[in-house]
Amino acid sequence: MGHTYSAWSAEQGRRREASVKRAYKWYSQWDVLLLGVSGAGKTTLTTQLRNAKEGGRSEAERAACRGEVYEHVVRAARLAVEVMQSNGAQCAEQYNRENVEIILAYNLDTANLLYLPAEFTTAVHQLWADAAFKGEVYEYGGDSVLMDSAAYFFEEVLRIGAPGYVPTDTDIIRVYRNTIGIVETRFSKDTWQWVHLFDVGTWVPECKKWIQDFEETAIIVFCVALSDYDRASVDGKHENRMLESIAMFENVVNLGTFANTPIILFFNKLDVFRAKLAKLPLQWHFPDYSGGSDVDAACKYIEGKFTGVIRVHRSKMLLTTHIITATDAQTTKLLSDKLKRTFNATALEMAGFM
Ligand SMILES: Nc1nc2c(ncn2[C@@H]2O[C@H](COP(=O)(O)OP(=O)(O)OP(=O)(O)O)[C@@H](O)[C@H]2O)c(=O)[nH]1
Ligand SMILES: [Mg+2]
Repeated sequence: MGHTYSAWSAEQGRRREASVKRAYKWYSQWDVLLLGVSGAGKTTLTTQLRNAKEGGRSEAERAACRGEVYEHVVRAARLAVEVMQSNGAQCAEQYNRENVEIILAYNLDTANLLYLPAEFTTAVHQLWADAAFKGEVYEYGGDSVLMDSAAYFFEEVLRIGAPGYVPTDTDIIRVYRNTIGIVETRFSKDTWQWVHLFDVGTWVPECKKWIQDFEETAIIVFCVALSDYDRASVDGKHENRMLESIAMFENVVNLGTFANTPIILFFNKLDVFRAKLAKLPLQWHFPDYSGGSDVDAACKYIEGKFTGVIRVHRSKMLLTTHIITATDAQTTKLLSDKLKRTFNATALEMAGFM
């Protein structure tokens, strides 16, 4: 009996110490940890929130991103053409066959980043109207994060190529740059001053080392790209990136460290998922799925795959799930409201009201 009592007491002491540490940290800093596999949308959510709370970049800052946008457009156009060719697809119109050659022959002139040549932008614009080309982008471009923004950039290519072009905040959000390491974002206004957002880029396999620095994390936002079901995994250990994402979630959610941390699970890239589900069946990659091309059924199935790996006790309040398109502006409001509500609920809980 005595042994049981002292073991229980030590455990209780450990918990009390953890909750005092957490409460102390709570009054000075609210850490939000953004996790997910590469390309899931963590930086997109961070940038959207930063733009909404702090205002977007200045004109000079946006102008400095022009080269990155050009590079993205040129790489995406070349990749789409190469994919089309390797699949043996042909454009219907003769002029589009010539446009293919123009795109393949064009190399970005990094010494002159003031505009894209009209010959190149017109070639992309005309090709984008060709069903064969469009089909390739949506059907076979799936294995590249670069291609998630391809439709947006091809749609906008004439504006982007024009002399005097300055990227908009939306253009910049659409460009993909792989985040290396952990990037912290702070805010300057109102209660958001206490929020420190940590965008965890390239996954560090020995997460046990750095994760200790985040023991008092207020909220975890875990991002999943719904469209990852047919994409190659980054670590090369899983059959596809969705399985890699499930494995990462399983690892994080069952870590004792975060047993009492609210988790917001975002199923992102609904727009890409919608466009590809009918053409690339989910059951090719997940044979036990039987809902066909019904987007709701497919989302429910994927959600079940994630919630099914939770082993530690986690009440409904601590895990919420949402299906989103991070590039849509209204998603920022959802994220912002969700963070605020979770902070408030946790504050009430810590004050003993819940
Ligand atoms: N179409 C579409 N594209 C999206 C969406 N969310 C993100 N993207 C694009 O997907 C690409 C990758 O998004 P990021 O936010 O950079 O992904 P990440 O999780 O930060 O990736 P890493 O830094 O590699 O870990 C970018 O080009 C985004 O613009 C979405 O909902 N729809
Ligand atoms: Mg990133």
